[in-house]
Amino acid sequence: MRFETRAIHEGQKPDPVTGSVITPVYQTSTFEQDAIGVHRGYEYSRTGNPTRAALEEAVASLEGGEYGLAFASGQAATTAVLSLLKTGDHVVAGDDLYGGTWRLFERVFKKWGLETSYADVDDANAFEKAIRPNTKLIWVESPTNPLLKIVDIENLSTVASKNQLLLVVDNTFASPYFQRPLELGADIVVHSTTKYLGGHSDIIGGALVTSRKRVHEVLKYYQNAAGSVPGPWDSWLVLRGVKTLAIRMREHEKNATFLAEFLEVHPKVSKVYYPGLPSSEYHLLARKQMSGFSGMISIELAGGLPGVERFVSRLEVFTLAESLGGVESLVCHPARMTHSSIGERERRRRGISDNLVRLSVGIENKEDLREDLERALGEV
Ligand code: P1T
Repeated sequence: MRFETRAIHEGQKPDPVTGSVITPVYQTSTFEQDAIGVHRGYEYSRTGNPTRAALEEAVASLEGGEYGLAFASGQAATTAVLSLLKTGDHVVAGDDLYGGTWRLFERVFKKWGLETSYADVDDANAFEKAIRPNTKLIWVESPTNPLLKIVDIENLSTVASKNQLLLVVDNTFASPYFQRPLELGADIVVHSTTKYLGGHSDIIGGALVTSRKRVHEVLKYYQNAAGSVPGPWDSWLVLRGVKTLAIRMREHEKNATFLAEFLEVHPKVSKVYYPGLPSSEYHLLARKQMSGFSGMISIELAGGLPGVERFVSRLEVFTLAESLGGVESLVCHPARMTHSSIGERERRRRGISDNLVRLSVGIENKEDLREDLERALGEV
């Protein structure tokens, strides 16, 4: 079956007990056992819950993977991946990534003896050069947060397999509708389901998908042992979001393309980062490994920080907030919001300037969005 059909039906057969067409919210912490150690597939909701299981199956199917696991947040999913490693291991991560992921590597796992170095995602050889004898894993986002760089996943998978490393791709910005990293050779896909998969900015969640049985077993063991699972109600909300993923992503992309073209020629905008623009240095690679360019745009404004402050304060349809991927448009200032945990010097080195503004383009009417940006840019 094709993507749109699987999004609605995979893992979501009518409830076998009542015939309920929609997977019920199994709001229970525990399950009756018929005799000691004899149960009907579920025993305790940290270990497994039917609503969460439906979500896990659906997300795995959309990513083209064998196994899915849902977590309480994207960060919890990331932590689960890092639980595959041990003290003294080394990770090579792409140098443009969510500030919270950087914070996890640097402020949490470093003190447990996990080393991370950062490779320039624009340099095809940088990852290979960064590999050490103790390297176990390569971690990238594509498109990256916040500069929307595209990383050649197929290329990296060759580097990873040659060196017997796991390649982990955070696919949050693309969603499986536009990109399926496992098909390009990645070993594990990470999602913040808070974003496009949930799609309505009403939950925090995460997911992992892999086709590697042994890796899945270790991750599943960790999921139960550590317990960072989403509740049934949040799982259900993501599951409902997933059903409309395809049509939402098409609209996000349509609106983003329209706005990127408008912004590209606006005199108050000095740079537009959007891989869908033919002028983007990432356009050809994006065309090769993605089937669309998603709904995230970053821009640099001509007016410096005061200009940025005036811009965000004048917007009426775009809401100033962290996060992305919901139906409503959001605007964010990475330097002081999502990426503030990365120190100023390191931020500058990575190209995250104080002029940088990130837009999560929603699915409102595109003319209302353009007028909103035009009005606010007039104040920069
Ligand atoms: O917020 P959480 O569900 O824990 O997901 C973390 C996360 C993981 N990966 C990527 C690529 C992300 O962008 C995020 C969260 N990002 C934001 C909140 C943001 O505004 O960028």
